[in-house]
Amino acid sequence: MIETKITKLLGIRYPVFQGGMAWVSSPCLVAAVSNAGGLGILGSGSMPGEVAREKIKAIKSLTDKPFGVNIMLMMETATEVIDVCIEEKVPVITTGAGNPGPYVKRFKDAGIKVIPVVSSVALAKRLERLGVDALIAEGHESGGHIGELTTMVLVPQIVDAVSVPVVAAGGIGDGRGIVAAFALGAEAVQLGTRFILAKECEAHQNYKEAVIRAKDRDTVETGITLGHPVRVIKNKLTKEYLEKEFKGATPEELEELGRGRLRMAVVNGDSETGSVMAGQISGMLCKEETADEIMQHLAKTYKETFSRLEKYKP
Ligand code: TUI
Repeated sequence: MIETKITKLLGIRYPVFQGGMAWVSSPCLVAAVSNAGGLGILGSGSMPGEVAREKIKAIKSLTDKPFGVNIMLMMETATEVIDVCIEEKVPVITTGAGNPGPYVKRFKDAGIKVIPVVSSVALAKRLERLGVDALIAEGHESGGHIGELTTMVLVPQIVDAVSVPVVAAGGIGDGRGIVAAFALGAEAVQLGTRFILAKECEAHQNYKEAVIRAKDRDTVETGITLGHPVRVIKNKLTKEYLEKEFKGATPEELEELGRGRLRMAVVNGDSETGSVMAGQISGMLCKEETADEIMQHLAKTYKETFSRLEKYKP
């Protein structure tokens, strides 16, 4: 057990969130992480509201611990999912890929803890004024839709700019990363990629193997010219996409090329022509483990890191 402002705020044992990954974080994974003492988060992605309701009910049947739902604000179904989360009184909402400002009051009135993902100081300050409970500062090392600044520079700038607790995300894979995030002022961490390799994660085996195979420089950013960069593992699709992107393909052509690709990779296991979203941390992940084993490994390497740092204490 590690106590921080975030563990006290949410009533969890470890200051570790499992990032809410569209298609990837299903009820089994969410419940396993929450049962292991962290905060499991459902990635609602493009789910219609009623599908999200079924998944929320499934999570509630598998755990009595706090859990979260991530709402991707750029999706058409976001408002339906928001209504369902309020009706189902989910304990925690995280938001991504947009400004959740218009919804914060409704969540707060329903007694839901709101923790948006931000990738800039300006949005962090705006959301603090609206009364969010905490913020997730997500760096460029992350998988999927990413901001510009790295975790190393984003986290301390957000910590200095707001007084709510900050959760660091992006590039964290073990206890060394957690200690580093705490050194930057974070009160918790969010890990996505590492939890793709949880045994309870139902992503296709080919997706998991692509993460295991990936080395340090095997992720790339696509969609930079569209203004919404997405980090994925290099494959046949990224080769074609980047060739088109930098030979002047129109935004419409690129949107069309990317459509449905995440589902192809996660559900169908098409790791060559699907979009294998994963963070730069993929290079240091090499095996599948249960969510509980991951949490125990994080706790063990966190402790070891502190012991190693003892000799540098001033
Ligand atoms: O949302 C993510 N990561 C994601 S979403 C996703 S699913 C997807 N599917 C198909 C194509 C593309 C993505 C995969 N990964 N992370 C949270 C995040 N949010 N990162 C950055 C932001 C963000 C960006 C802009 C948050 C707020 C924001 O605000 C803009 C504004 O309105 O000021």
